[in-house]
Amino acid sequence: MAYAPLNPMDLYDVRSMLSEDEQMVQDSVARLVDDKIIPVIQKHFENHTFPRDLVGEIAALGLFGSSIEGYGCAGMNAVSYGVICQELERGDSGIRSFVSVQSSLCMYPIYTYGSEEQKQKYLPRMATGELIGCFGLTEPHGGSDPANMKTHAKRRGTDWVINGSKMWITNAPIADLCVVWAMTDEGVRGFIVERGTKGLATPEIENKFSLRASATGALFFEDVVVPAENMLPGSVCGLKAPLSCLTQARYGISWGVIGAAQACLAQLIDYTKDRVLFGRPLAANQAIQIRLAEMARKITNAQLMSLQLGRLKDAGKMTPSQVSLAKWNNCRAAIEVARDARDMLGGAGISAEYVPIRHALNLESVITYEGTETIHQLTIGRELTGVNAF
Ligand code: TGC
Ligand code: FAD
Repeated sequence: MAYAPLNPMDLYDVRSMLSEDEQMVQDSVARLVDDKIIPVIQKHFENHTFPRDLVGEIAALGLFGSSIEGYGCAGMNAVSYGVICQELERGDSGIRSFVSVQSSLCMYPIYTYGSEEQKQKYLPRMATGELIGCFGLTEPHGGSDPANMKTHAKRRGTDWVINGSKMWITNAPIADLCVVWAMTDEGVRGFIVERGTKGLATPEIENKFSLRASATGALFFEDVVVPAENMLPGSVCGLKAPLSCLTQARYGISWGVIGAAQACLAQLIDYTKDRVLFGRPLAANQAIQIRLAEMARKITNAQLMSLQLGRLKDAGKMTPSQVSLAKWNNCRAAIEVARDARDMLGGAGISAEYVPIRHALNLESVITYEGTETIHQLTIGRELTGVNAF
């Protein structure tokens, strides 16, 4: 019996395990990526600019706050959010980052910990992309240990006064509002700080070699007065609230990086078939085929892990440790694929004509943010042993 050829990007036909709705979401985002993002992204990466004119197109597909029910959001399931991230990151990690931050790190905390007034005020306008958000947790003295937070909010009458700084904040330079975490006398709490509030500065971090199509900045708070109604009332004193947002974003990243790896492998397969060295196509060498097979193995593992994670999430059973395992495994897999693809392109691998160098550079950020690889390894170690080694 002859078997139909497999899709090199999906050797286990993971797509067939998606529902019809999930496949439709994947197809519509894939079209956006192919038609609108891929043609312009390299220029934005080179120029270190965020493609702001894409925001409306992303919003039109319902990709902001896609998992939220109501408030103008699409109310899709977790697996759909996953395929959205995968397709966007096939284009560029910076675009997936933009959507992750808007959805998982800004709309999610407002939806989960915000008052009804806050939800009504911000979520519908964030869903349309009219308002852009950022999430300020990391501080300059050490992002892995957010419990050691120096930024503080003190009560003054019914207001809060925030002082401190945040570092490495995606979207900070372009955000209309910041979801900021600050230490209070009762513990860490979340606040919504709007652009234009006196004492808030959001300078861009220039000269990045990674995520150059994403706007990254710092947040400085100098006696920033925030009215009581801008405190997230459900963010009950502690790190649980911000860490729960990270769980949402890390879940999406586990899917997203698969797209970056697929983009590298797809281009590499074509290249190794076309390039002739020592009288035969590069693809005819065993060493090359083994390296391509390794890439397909890593991608397939990552796909299966994220899909199962998504099904657990949709069933309400996903745990933070499971997310750590997928974030660690899939980022490691993707960065290895991108670096190896860069190498197999030879000198062309450093050219902007090919995608692996851009994905590899981006993935240096992705493997670091949302918990470094070490943080996720130690989370699994703690899960296995019950011993906290942080
Ligand atoms: P601990 O203080 O013991 O725990 C506090 C409470 O939080 C609970 N918890 C979680 N809940 C939900 N999701 C998680 N991932 C959670 N992790 C912990 C925990 O159960 C506890 O609850 P309770 O009821 O007992 O109070 O904190 P920990 O020891 O668990 O955490 C330590 C550690 C190192 C894992 C944590 O601090 C950590 O994750 N550090 C890394 C920080 C990080 O990832 N920062 C990311 C900043 S945002 C970002 O990078 C955005 S990039 C976006 C983009 O562009 O895409
Ligand atoms: P550190 O915490 O100083 O870590 C330095 C090194 O020490 C790492 O290798 C780490 O793994 C290791 N390490 C730490 N603890 C241990 C330990 N116990 N044992 C062994 N090794 C350890 N943050 C936000 O809040 N919002 C954002 O939107 C955001 N966007 C980002 C965008 C980009 C492009 C980047 C690069 C970062 C972003 N971050 C954001 C910050 C990111 O979350 C942090 O960079 C990350 O959490 C690591 O913190 P750090 O950079 O301070 O490194």
